[in-house]
Amino acid sequence: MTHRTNAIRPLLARPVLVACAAALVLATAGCTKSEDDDSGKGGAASASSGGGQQVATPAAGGKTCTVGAYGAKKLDLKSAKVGFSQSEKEANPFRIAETQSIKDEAAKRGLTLLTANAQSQFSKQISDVQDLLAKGANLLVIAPLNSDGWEPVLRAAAARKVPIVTIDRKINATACKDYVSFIASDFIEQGKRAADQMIKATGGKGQIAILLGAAGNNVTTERTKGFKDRIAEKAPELKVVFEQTGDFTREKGQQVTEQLIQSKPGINGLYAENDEMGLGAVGALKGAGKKAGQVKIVTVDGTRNAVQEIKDGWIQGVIESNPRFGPLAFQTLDEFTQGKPVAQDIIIQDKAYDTANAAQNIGMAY
Ligand code: GZL
Repeated sequence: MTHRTNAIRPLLARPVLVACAAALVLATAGCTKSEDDDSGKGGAASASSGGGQQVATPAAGGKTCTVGAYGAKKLDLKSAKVGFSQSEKEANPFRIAETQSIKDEAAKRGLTLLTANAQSQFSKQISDVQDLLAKGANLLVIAPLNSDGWEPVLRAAAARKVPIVTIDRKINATACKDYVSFIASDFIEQGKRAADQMIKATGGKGQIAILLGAAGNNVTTERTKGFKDRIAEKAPELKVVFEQTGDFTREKGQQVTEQLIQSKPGINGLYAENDEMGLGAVGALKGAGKKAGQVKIVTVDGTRNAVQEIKDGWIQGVIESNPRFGPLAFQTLDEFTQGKPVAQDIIIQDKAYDTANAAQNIGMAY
């Protein structure tokens, strides 16, 4: 469960954009050029700006963290070396937009950024982070693939007093001890909003399928829980008769939907826990000779390809999962390295697309 916290700090309450916590570690690495470990290219991170307004929701009652509480020291952000560990291969627009947002903000602030991409392999993400530490990263920003299995990294980072900031998915560890900050969407809320769109599209009746996300992370668990709870609460005549993972990929989403169409021909709705699987489902339906809209599809992410399918009638609704963490993350670092208390969690705001606004708002999709 992603916790809503009060991001209001004594000195820095902000009405709209509230940045929360990240913490730096105080190693003594010098300032070097940005290196992109994964692509082998050197040179500065991209200077282009990512899209989307960074709006965060401070939540009541949240806890804060300080460099002192964490066991770190103040730091001039400009002299830091920031390591970013991306989890999945950048074939998925969500990951492309997420990485670009981090790179753009680092470039905008003239910071040194090291990046690595685990290509959707958890063991590689662990070794990627070890490499970033070995290269002297003062701060680690991690987009985790899985929620568990981070102990080796937590130990290695703690040994160097390198705090960890997680974005997007949560790791099962202790805030302001194992990591300082967690910045993400409210995934339960995403599931509820998807259910509302599914109820509207189906009239609250019929048989629906769920293409589950990859196993082992809070996003899949929470998007499923939010959706099912809402359906049970608002549309008891809408029955979930099929659920299977599509691993958050388009290929698997298409394969599973092809099986689904054979085994459950009476399906009138499909909830895909990310756009890539939803687009795979569209491919399967087209291949089976179905008509646009015959099966009502609702997905989560907010990619341009999915919003285009709303315009084309194949998808009825897309709930955004905002990947643009860069401005929030680095603004937080800036405040934190000055020694200010920051919140341990932040919820980033998500938009939503449907048949009424897709044509007008597709430019905001990523
Ligand atoms: C959500 C993120 C998910 C995206 C998928 O924040 O973890 O992982 O919804 C991606 O597209 O695979």
